[in-house]
Amino acid sequence: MKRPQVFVTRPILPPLADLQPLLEEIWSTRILSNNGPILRRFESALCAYLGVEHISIVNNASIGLLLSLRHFGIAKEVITPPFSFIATSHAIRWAGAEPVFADIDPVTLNLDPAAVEAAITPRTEAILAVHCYGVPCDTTALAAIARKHGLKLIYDAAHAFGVRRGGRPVVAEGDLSILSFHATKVFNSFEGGAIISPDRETKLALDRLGNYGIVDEVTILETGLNTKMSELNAAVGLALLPQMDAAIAARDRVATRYWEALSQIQGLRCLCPPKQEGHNSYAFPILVGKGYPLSRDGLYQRLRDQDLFARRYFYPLISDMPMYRSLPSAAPERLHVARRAADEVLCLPLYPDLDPIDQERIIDVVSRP
Ligand code: T4K
Repeated sequence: MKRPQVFVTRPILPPLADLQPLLEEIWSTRILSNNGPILRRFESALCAYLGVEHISIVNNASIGLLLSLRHFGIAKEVITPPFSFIATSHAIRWAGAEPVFADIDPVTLNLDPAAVEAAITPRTEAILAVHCYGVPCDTTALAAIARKHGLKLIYDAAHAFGVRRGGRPVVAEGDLSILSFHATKVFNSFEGGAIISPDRETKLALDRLGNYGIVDEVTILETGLNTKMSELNAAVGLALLPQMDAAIAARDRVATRYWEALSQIQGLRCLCPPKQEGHNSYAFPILVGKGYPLSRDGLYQRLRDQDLFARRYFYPLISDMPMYRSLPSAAPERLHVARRAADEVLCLPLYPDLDPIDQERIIDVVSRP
C-alpha cells in the first residue's frame, strides 16, 4: 500500500468539542474582535502557561515584530542574523530601519555576540536576535552588549513557545519577545502571535499602538496600526492551550527517536538534543556535512522521491535575497558560519502525531541513503 505524503509539520488542533462552547459564546455575544472576552481569557491563560505577566496578543508574529520596533521608534540600524525566516528582516524594513547582518554561532546557530559587537555603528539602535528552532540565544552576552551600547534588545521568539532555561521562561528575556502562533508552530491559533513585555505600561502602550493609537472615543495620540486578533482565533488558542504539555511531550518522543537513530551517523550533525531543558522540540534540524554520502540537496531530493518533505529552514540566507544582498553587511565573507549552516541544514518532519511508520521511512532514507 502506498504510504502518505509526509510534510515537515502538521498543525495540532483542539478537540472540536472544546471549541464548540466558545463558538456558541461568540455566536451569542456577537463580539468578534476588539479585545473581546475570549481574547482576554486567552491572554490570561497564556500568561499562566508561559509564566509571564504581560502579554499582548497580535494577529501574527511579523506584525508583532513590526509593532515592537515601532514602539521603540527604531528607524536606523538593527543587528540581526541572516539565518532566519525572511520575516525577521522584513519587519525591520517595514519599520523603516535597515537590517545589519551579523554572523551566527556554529553550535547554536543563533547570533554570535562577538559578531554583534563588531557590527555596531553609531547608527545602531537595536539587536533583533532569533531563538532559532527554539534554542535560546546567549541572552546574558547579548544583554551585556545591549546595555553597554544603549541598544534595545528584541527577541524573535517565533519558535520558542514554552521554552525555559534555569526554570525561567526564555520569552521573559530582553526588552520584548515575540512569539508566533502560526499553523506551523509548536502552538497555533491558525494565525497569531504575542509580544511579551517586561511591565504593564509597555504592554498597554503596545496594545494602544496596535489599536490605531486610540486612547478613547475622541482621543488618538499616535499613528497606530491594527494588530488585533479576532475572537475566532483566540477561541482556537484558548481551546488548544490545555493540550500543550502533551503535544510538547509527543514532539520530544519523535525527536528522541530521530536522535537515537541518526545522531551517530558519520557526516550528520543533529542540532537539538531532545528532552533538554531549553527547547521544545519545535524542529529536528540536521546538518549534512562532509563524510555523508549525499549533499544536503541530494538527501532533500532522495526524501522527496519517497514523498517525504523535509525543508531547508533556513536556505537561502536572508542576506542573499534580492532586497538585501546589496547591503554591505550581506557580504558573504562576513557570514561564513551562517552560509555553511544554510548550505547544510535540513529540518526533518516533526509533529506530535507523526506516524511512527512514517518516521521509520524517514530514518531509513537518512540512515541508508
Ligand atoms: N520569525 C521566525 C523565526 C519565523 O520562523 C517566522 C515564521 C516568523 C518570524 C513569522 O511568523 P508569522 O508572521 O508567520 O506568525 C512557514 C510559515 O508560514 C512561517 O510562519 C514560519 N515562520 C516558517 C518557518 O514556515 P512556509 O512558507 O515554509 O510554510 P508552508 O506553507 O510551506 O508550510 C510548511 C508545511 O506545513 C506544509 O508543507 C504543510 C504544513 N502545513 C502548513 C500550513 C500553513 C499544514 O499542514 N497546515 C497549514 O495550515 O513558511
